[in-house]
Amino acid sequence: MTIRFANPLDMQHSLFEELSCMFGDEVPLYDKSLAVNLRCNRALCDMLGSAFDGFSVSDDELLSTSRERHGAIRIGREDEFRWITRYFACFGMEPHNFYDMTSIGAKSQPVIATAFRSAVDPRNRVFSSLLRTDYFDQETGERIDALLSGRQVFSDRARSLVERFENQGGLNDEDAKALIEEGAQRIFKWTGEARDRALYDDLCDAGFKIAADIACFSSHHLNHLTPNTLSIDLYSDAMKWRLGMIDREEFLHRAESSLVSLEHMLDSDWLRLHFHELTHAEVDAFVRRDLDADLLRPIISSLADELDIESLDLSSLAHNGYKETAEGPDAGVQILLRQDAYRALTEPIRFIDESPHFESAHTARFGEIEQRFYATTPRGRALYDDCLAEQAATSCTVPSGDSGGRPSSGGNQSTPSPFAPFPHTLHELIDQGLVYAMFEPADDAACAEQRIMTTDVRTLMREGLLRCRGLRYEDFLPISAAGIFASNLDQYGTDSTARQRPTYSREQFEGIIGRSIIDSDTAYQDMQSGSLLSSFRSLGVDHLLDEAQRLALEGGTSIPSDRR
Ligand code: OOG
Ligand code: NI
Repeated sequence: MTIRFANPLDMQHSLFEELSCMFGDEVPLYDKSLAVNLRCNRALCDMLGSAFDGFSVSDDELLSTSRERHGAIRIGREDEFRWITRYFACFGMEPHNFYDMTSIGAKSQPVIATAFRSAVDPRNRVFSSLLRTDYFDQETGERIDALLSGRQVFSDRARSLVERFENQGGLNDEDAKALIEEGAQRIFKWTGEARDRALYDDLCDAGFKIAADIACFSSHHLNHLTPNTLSIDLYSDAMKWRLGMIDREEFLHRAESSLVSLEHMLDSDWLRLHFHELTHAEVDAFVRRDLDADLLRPIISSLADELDIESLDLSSLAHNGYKETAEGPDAGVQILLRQDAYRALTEPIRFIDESPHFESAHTARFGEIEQRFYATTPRGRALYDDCLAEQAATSCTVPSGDSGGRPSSGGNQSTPSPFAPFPHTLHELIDQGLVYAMFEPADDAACAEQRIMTTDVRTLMREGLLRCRGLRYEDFLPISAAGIFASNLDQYGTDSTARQRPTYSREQFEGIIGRSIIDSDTAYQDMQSGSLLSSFRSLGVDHLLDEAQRLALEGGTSIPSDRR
């Protein structure tokens, strides 16, 4: 008899639906932020419908676009991290990238991390950190280890289900459901139950609130679950308004300026980036129309009306405001990702190892949002890092004078944005070798009249024989993550208190988790090269590649004309 196994990708989507429901029950502000996001995305799609004649998104499609998300967990022990790795493997999720959060300067935290996602369908991700107790002085490290050693986050049932998956190569529907339930009801669930108040207080006082958040609780509680937005500026201003940080007039004003800026950058590539299921032919069929502020105003005011309802009066819920500035590049720079968040909520906890239980409060779970753009090549990433350094240098000298959370960089005429070196269109980004793309031959290229005699990508694109679609960034950024950690823990990074500052490596981490970590840069490069090679084959020009070029493409390195 053959057993029918549940499809791991279906299991993954069910797991994240359940996690989202769980988180929504636990954190009403999260649930309401989803409603705000959905309304903002609807308004944006209405704008796109006006800007591109023929473009429309049904409510169902919009729901599924808005269903993309990433979560974050922080883990204490190495064996716990191995269980987590094996757990996510049952859902087709593999570790991507090594993030060393201990070595990012002043924002350093005592954790190393990776992100679990599937390679092919990355819509659900979990940024997963592992606490390093050797980052601390010996006594503190031992106190943390001792407290951690007594807990069991994975129940016996969860362990045996994971083992069954590994032995059988899959799980039947009933077991799959049980494994999902273990995740949503136990492994990732917030309990509010803490232990060892003395250690908790000592860690918080020493600037290691993150260690307290990991060691003193009994699960790998999800600390945020971040939906994706089509316009982070629109969403963030909507949240600031409904949280009571700005008024309706100010929201209308900001929304108009965000949408006017977006109008200037809306092109077919923007559509392909944000709606990856659209084909080239579909996008080509849309007719672009210019929109002025008069056309945008009704869209914005009906959005405002939809947000201006009692159930979205977020100021009636306890909250700690919204982050001051978004992480990532400036608006208009379409690389990597931009993230923002409402700040961590102050939530009741009780120390259950005291009698009677000691009631207290903990501030760790927050409400992030993100918008994703193109994946950078190493050259693009190096430029981004330079821009970030420039931004950090200028923000030390420019007083922020912030009123309700406008990004202080960009938008100011007198100081050029630190991100100014980045071009604004996909074609320029590709041309300068800053981002990755997927190539395909134009529909009519194979039967083109003239014989094609080149493999030069720029020429082929100029002649309209090769089409491209920018590859979206599906991973994380340590500095952005650190900014998120810092603002939400209300503590900037903290230096190691170990006698000798330890160092960490990907190989070491791979040894701990017992499997290799996928390097996403290599994966993006392979995708680009594979798409080029198959395009050259369809165009009948692959014989023009010399041996070195062919090997480069087969081995997944940069594009043949990129020899500067
Ligand atoms: C993880 C922070 C990293 C992101 O979006 O960069 C992250 C954490 O706070 O545990 O989620
Ligand atoms: Ni996050």
